[in-house]
Amino acid sequence: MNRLEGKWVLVTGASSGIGEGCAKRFAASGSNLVLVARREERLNELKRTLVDDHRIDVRAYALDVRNRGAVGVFSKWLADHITAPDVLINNAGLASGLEKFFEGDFEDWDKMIDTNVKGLLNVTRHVVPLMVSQNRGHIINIGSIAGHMVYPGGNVYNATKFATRALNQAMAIDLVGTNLRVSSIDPGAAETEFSKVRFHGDENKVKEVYRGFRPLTGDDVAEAVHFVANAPEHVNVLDLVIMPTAQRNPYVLHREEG
Ligand code: NDP
Ligand code: 8X3
Repeated sequence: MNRLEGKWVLVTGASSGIGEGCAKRFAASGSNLVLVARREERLNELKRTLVDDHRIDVRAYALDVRNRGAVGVFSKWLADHITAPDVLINNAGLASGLEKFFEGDFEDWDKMIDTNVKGLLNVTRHVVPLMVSQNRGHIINIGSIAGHMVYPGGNVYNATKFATRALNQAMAIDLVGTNLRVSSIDPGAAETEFSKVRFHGDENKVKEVYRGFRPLTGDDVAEAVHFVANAPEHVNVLDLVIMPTAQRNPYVLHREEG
């Protein structure tokens, strides 16, 4: 059963990877979309494709989620143009670097904390009141297995994803008594632009991450997001962990050699 046709779905980080996968998956169900990221041209290109293929309403909005003032302006635009989203997918995020914490780069740390934690909070704080005023909606946070178990060099990225998991639980508790649902989707290794960003464009390091096994794709994760969003209104998945079959946790990953 498709419960998402005609609903408004807001996706942050829609210009690539999991966010782009979500945009395509929800478009295929006939949802209308608000696509957010910094790279406006990519959003516009995705918008053109989705409108042509599915005849849905798609709005592209260039936004850096770290800029709290700009997120405030965006939420006013949202209120004026679509009232409130039915589904908010808090996906924009990144890892930057994989150094030991005592050798870590302060700029990398700021990027991760400002985007994955403060950016997610900026969007949620500005957008969720619109949903509460309608007493409906679903917040879906993209966490990670990095929010369940720390791994070498993951330090600050791990901390941001532990924070995301805590915030997911906090949002669920603070919204008790409303009809709003709150869910976290926590993926393992997914081949997107994630590693290119983490390793600052070093293609050899990127290749090594995905060597010898079949990782998730952005579309695989999007399918899980869609499943959770499409559940009946009395059903809420609080946390869904999804990994490649070859992976069992951040350490246990089977690679075929050769
Ligand atoms: P990608 O790099 O492919 O996509 C990241 C998206 O986030 C892009 O659309 C990027 O758009 C957007 N983004 C980054 N910074 C900002 C910002 N300041 N403001 C607005 N948008 C921003 O990676 P993934 O798709 O893999 O990552 C999506 C989420 O999934 C992240 O939260 C990541 O932590 C999480 N995740 C990823 C896993 C993986 O293995 N790939 C596993 C577990 C979780 P733009 O640059 O145009 O702004
Ligand atoms: C992304 C997956 O294992 O690189 O969150 O942290 S991992």
